[in-house]
Amino acid sequence: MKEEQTLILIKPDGLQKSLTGNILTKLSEAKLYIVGAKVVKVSDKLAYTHYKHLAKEPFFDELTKYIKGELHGKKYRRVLALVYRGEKAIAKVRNLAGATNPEEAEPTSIRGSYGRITTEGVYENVIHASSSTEEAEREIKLWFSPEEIVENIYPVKDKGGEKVWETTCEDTQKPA
Ligand code: IDP
Ligand code: MG
Repeated sequence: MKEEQTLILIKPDGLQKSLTGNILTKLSEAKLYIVGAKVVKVSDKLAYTHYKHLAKEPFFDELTKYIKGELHGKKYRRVLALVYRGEKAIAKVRNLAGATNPEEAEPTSIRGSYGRITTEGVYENVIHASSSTEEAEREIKLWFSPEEIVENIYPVKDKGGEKVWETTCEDTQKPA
């Protein structure tokens, strides 16, 4: 069966709650393998582009503050970004992550175990996981350069001696 890859982010609340080890242990149940990992300080542009499908939602401002780490103190103004690969990687990781709303997530899932809804109404659900092959491709290309991934997962091209993705998603600016 064809292998696929998925983007996982351990969000600032996951880092602040010291859950990195627990989350990686839970993810190891999927028996996938890791092809990329880095700590990222999330810029405005990266936050808006990552969540562009939610730009019209009333919680969008809080959501972008959340992923940038502005709700969890200076030491946690970052995320841990991971790319896992393997058969059915997307569904397996979504399953281990649990439902978006931590109150509705299966209690033993990552979000069910560790997530909460803040009084401002943000779903602090400790982890992001791509939800489709299209989304995974868009997100992995947004968060990682080809040099940062240890396998050839998408076609690349040469741009002035540098390897770049052959096709990329468009930039998104902060909505007006
Ligand atoms: P997903 O993370 O499960 O794929 P999305 O709908 O893509 O869910 O939403 C992205 C993130 O936005 C969620 O993980 C959560 O943190 C936040 N979010 C989504 N829906 C709501 C909502 O109705 N209220 C508050 N926060 C939400
Ligand atoms: Mg999503």
